[in-house]
Amino acid sequence: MEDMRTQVGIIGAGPAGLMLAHLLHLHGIDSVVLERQTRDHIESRIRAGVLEQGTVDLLDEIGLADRLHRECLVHTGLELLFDGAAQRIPLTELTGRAVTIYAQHELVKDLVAARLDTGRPLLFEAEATGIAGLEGADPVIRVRQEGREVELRCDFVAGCDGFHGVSRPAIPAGAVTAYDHRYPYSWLGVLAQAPPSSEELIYAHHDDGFALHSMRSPEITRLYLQVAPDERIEEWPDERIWEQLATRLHRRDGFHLGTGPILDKGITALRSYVTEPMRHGRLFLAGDSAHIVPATGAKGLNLAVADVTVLAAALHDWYTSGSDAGLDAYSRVCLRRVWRVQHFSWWMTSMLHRPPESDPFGDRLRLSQLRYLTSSTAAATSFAENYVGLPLVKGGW
Ligand code: RFL
Ligand code: PHB
Repeated sequence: MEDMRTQVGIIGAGPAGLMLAHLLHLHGIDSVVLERQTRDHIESRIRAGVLEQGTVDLLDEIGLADRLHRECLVHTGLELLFDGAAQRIPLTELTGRAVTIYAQHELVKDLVAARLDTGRPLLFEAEATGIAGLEGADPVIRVRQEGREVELRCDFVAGCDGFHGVSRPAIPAGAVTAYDHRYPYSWLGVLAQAPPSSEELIYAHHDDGFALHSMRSPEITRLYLQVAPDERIEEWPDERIWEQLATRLHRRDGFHLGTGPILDKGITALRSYVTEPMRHGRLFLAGDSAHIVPATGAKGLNLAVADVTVLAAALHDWYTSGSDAGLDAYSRVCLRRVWRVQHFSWWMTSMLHRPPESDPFGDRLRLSQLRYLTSSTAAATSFAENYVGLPLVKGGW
């Protein structure tokens, strides 16, 4: 591989990097996407499943939603299960909007195919090892591919390399502030070859801890259990997982949890994290490289898409009119949404999980919150508008 030059160097082919690459392509802006993993790896990594209405609307607008519409499941409500009974939140009745179930790795497949169709570069097993010259007008990304080191020169660097990438650490200490919050629990997630036992998602608050019943298709169920933060997956044989799921999803009016072979299982810590600002010189952070949210609110991927929508428009402005205004506003515009989503995700997480130590006062507060949410239209509407996703850019929040 030779040294390269492009307009925007994009590090990471997750939802943020791939979506940005496509939006820039539609504006006629060139980019090179660098991905350290193989194509097969990123197209089979099990992660998110819930797309906000705004994310689906954007995919429609840019013509990338054909397979999604054929294969997705549209959800107009969800259930909150507590005190042994489930209460439905009618999302669409309350907001006019819905959420869509479509696996993140399926979306990644669609975005990879769209990128390859454009003929513009998407390099796999190409790892960014460092970034230099961010304060000037000609930044350089060092890339390792096939054992060789080359340079990618560009006008701008988009750091879309997730939470463990090289972009955020490339910003000098002191130039950014990190806000970090850890939770005293993790999620054990399983993917099972079993038809979903309910048509809608079920978020369960139980004395043994939180559980979530989700799905990927009419044949595949996705389930999560709250576990201790340092829990080892070896301590969770399949029988124990099914037994705990049945206990936590049990309801007085009867509920049968269908089981089947477990295809994938893993433990993920819950964390809230924000970097401010999301820009340093010619480097723009987007998606998980700039912020992460606990998975409870189903927001991470959607937030990544919102960031790159703002970034693509700002870069388009810069290339067409030479105006810095959009780029200068990037961090501020994104962070408004990021903090709204951070609050919602933290709030939903705190309401539905049980801390490991005994907390009788907190238990009463959580139950009271759940009862209020499921009995007041005002409270349910506030929840629902956050869950389906607030408008992409504008908003006083
Ligand atoms: P990604 O997806 O982590 O992609 C970053 C990419 O960068 C690559 N990379 C590098 N490439 C080149 N050089 C380097 N030095 C590199 N370093 C890293 C990586 O290999 C990778 O391919 O970040 P992005 O694009 O910002 O997307 C964010 C989302 O992936 C994430 O927020 C969501 O998965 C979070 N999430 C959910 N989000 C939702 O919106 N709805 C959900 O229902 C939802 N459920 C979830 C989730 C995340 C979960 N886990 C596993 C963390 C459920 C779970 C269990
Ligand atoms: C998922 O299906 O992976 C999922 C659903 C809802 C969430 C988080 C993850 O809140």
